[in-house]
Amino acid sequence: MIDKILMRSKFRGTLLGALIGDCCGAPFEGQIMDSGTKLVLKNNLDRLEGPFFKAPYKKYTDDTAMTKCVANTILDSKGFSQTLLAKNFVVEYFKDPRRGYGAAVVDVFAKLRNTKIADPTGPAAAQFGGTGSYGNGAAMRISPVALFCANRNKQELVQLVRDSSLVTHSNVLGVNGAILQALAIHQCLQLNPKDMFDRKQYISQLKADIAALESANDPDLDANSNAYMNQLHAMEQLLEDKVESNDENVLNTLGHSVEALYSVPTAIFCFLKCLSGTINDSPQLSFRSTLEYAISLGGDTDTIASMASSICGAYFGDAIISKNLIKHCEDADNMIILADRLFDL
Ligand code: AR6
Ligand code: MG
Repeated sequence: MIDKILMRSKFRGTLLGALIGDCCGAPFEGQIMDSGTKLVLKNNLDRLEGPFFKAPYKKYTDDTAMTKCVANTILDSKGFSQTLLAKNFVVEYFKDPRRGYGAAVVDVFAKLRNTKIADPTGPAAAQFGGTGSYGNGAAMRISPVALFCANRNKQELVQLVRDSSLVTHSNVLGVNGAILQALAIHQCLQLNPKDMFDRKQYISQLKADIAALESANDPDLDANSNAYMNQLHAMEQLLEDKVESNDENVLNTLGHSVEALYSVPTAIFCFLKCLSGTINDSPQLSFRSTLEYAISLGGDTDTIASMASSICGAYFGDAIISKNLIKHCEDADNMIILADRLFDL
């Protein structure tokens, strides 16, 4: 059983993890992560966690901007609707467009605005010749849905994730990536970090949930019919050292791109890899190492670090996150308020 104090801390940890991963990962997006850059990253994080200094905020990107939109839509007095979510995305984007949005998703915002949101999922469904986006943009913003569904059953969670994803991402890989990320957080919320973490059980549960999602696919008609199951299997092989988990193997199998299929399992892997032996190690180190390791893999660093750190925050709660690091991230106070409001809901 998770008591109320711990659960509130887990809600804060989830949203702060998402924010911190985004803010700290953004400067490294697309960089070659050689040993020199990794050292810069380490020194950078050490400095942010060290004695507080007045400094410009680390700015957040579209990951956090859209996470806030999802949270505010759930918290709206009229409750969640796709039309309200679309409106919140549009208002946020046109107010502050320079947040590093995906190259194609901005067309969805323009069409939603031009049509006065006549059909909140229509523009997303028309993306990429009608195949829809398989980017990780639905997964990167999903943490408030996982929090809202903390005490709800999985069918409700899957439905709400799907509804919220379809406003921008209609490709099944984009949607299922968001579902997997939400399930990874949802499961962590139910676990007590004082107990021994059962990694095998955690992965088995994710696999069972994904099997239920992918079972309807026909492998003869769909090359991606078992796409996420295959990635979870590859992730497990790396964690069990059946395949050496050096960066090259991790990137070749799990990936670090803007595609949901090649970034959501990577984020879960980062959390699980850095958790090993947690009962003996310090939890503080687990959060920091998850953050640093996720960024060190390069590619879509802000989004992968945001997703990985959010899962880690959901498991441990916010007490293990460096207070000084939190203070350096833009709008952290507001993220805590949103987490508390979702908790009170
Ligand atoms: N066919 C071909 N390419 C595709 C397809 C498809 N069906 N779907 C996606 N892509 P987008 P996001 C490629 O624009 O998912 C930001 O940094 C295509 O190149 O929907 O919201 C965020 O922080 C497209 O531009 O954006 C995220 O980290 C790209 O995938 C990341 O970008 C992204 O899809 C993705 O954000
Ligand atoms: Mg990103």
